Amino acid sequence: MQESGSHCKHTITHLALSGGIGGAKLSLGLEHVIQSPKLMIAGNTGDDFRHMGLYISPDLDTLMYTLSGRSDPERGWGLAKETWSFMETIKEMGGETWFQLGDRDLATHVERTNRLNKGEKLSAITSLFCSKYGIEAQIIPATDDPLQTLVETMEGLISFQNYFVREQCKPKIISLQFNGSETAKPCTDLEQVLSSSKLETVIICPSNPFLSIDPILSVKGIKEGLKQNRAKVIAVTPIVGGDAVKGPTAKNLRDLGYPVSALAVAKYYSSFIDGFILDKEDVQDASLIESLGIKVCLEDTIMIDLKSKIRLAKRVLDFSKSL
Ligand code: FO1
Repeated sequence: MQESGSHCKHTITHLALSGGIGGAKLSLGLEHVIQSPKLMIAGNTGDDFRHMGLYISPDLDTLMYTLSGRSDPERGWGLAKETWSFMETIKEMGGETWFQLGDRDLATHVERTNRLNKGEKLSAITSLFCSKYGIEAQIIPATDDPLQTLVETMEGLISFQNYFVREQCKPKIISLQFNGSETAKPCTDLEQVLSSSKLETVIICPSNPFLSIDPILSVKGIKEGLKQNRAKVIAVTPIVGGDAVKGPTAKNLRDLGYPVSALAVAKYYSSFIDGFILDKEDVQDASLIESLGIKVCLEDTIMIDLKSKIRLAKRVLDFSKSL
């Protein structure tokens, strides 16, 4: 069996925990400012599912496509210059089309599924794809074990992509379950990094705390590792001006009974973070967050282009050094 990664785990000084689009944007900035091979990005796999016989790993793919400059800039997921012949043909045949698989993207899922079926680990496959795409940071799944986010709604328990794509996040969330988290272990490289004395900073990307970060933290040993390691843990706000930058974070906060504010997110993370990057628009929350014992750094956190991604990434690193 192929072992994961050609990277030396002992050289990792920075670890990012990331979901899809927002997390990938900051990860791209981090890749520009952190010398390779010092950056590891652990992606959420709670969104993964089997569809049409294929193993789909949306957040790992969003990270991989973004960091290799291949992602579609409008959608944020999938590949740029995509064509949709496969999906059009499936439609003509009366097949399922609610989850869009582009022709080029399809190659990733087919190749990954074949390799998984042969017994290769998801982490090893991801490392291989990243090296083929010339990505220097180490992107890994938080776990190689099965992990599935399930959403409890008024209509019953539904799988993540059914909630997110098919139902367009409309059902009110009552609670979330991370199936498999009782037995899932962090992937080997992540486990080593979490216990490494070389680790300086952990960055919680501006991803959805409930749908993207919690599934990662639900894997036994990850949250404990963050608390025990001497590395500084810094979260970047996914809420700006009292609303989500992208996706359903604001709605999810409301559904679960939290106020829609950066303060609510900082409070939610308060047991394991040292610092919080707050958007300048939410300056009114700064002193309340500091009163929780969390240091605050004010910054413009909207990442519209590569320059702003790099600027935010630099700021995260400077802030971490100052703690
Ligand atoms: N998101 C959509 O809103 N609609 C889709 O049809 C869709 C297809 C898709 C295919 C491959 C892939 O890697 C991602 C895809 N996504 C799609 C994005 C994905 O559902 C979400 O962005 C994440 O799971 C949440 O981070």
